[in-house]
Amino acid sequence: MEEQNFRKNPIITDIYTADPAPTVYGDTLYLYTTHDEDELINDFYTMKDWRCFSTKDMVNWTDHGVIFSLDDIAWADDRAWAPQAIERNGKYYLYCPVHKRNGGMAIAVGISDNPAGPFKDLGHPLVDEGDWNDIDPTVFIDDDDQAYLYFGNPELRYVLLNEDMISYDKEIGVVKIPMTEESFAKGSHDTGTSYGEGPWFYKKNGIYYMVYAAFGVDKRDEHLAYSTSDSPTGPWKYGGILMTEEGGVFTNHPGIADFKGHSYLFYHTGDLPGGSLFHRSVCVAEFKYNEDGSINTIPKCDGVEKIK
Ligand code: FUB
Repeated sequence: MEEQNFRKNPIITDIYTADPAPTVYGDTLYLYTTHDEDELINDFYTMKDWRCFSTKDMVNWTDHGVIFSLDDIAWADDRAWAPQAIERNGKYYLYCPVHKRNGGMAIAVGISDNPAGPFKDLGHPLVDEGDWNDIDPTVFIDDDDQAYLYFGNPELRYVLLNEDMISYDKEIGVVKIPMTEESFAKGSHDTGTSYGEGPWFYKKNGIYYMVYAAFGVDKRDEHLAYSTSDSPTGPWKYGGILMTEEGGVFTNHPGIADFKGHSYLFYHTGDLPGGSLFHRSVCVAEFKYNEDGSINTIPKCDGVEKIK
């Protein structure tokens, strides 16, 4: 068989996937995604489980199937939304927004001994403020071992995770980031800034990055933008637009990973046949950082090259 040296976007073509969360463990990149069901209920997001795919070269992908689902979370009944994963002390944690049986959104945690699951529910929500803001968790462990869980739509908030990764510092509680134009630019979301949802928090070369889905002034669809800080808790300074709106769907969702010397932005579009607002597909683009740490706007692209 002819060797394939290029993986065309969208990466996964047999189901609709969205909300990419790439995580590198050793020589393998694991891609956690949500799953848009083919058949919609009430003409809205119909999402019941989380999926995992892995690759060693960005071209050949292994499908690990369903790794966690609403059926595994007794207290949740809907909206298996954008997850993010991390490893600590040999355990793997998957943070997932879900709709609670008694109403409102909250953040669930799945725990596993294996990066590709199966994940077992903690048994209760990790973050549950009793409102609709508690979605789209992003988790990061800093060099001093402090773990942060940022999340939120329309407000960006965070908690300081304890070392067990399944509880947080209740004395400090949920901290609300000031939603200012200096931090997130003027925009059309509820806070008057462009910050929308889907934060992706990480650190590179001493700079803390917050990448997120954003609503520009007078724009209907989401673009991707980023802010930076020299501290994990801000203040955040708006950096610029990372990817423009034209994805054919209302949402976009960033996932960033450095893998084998390359930097990748995962995102989603409606590019698969039958694609729609509620039938999205995960794509990936390679990009480079400028010397000062800034990032230029990244074009949507056809796909990526094979790497070693
Ligand atoms: O996929 C469901 C929701 O739409 C996610 O939680 C948001 O980030 C947006 O992509």
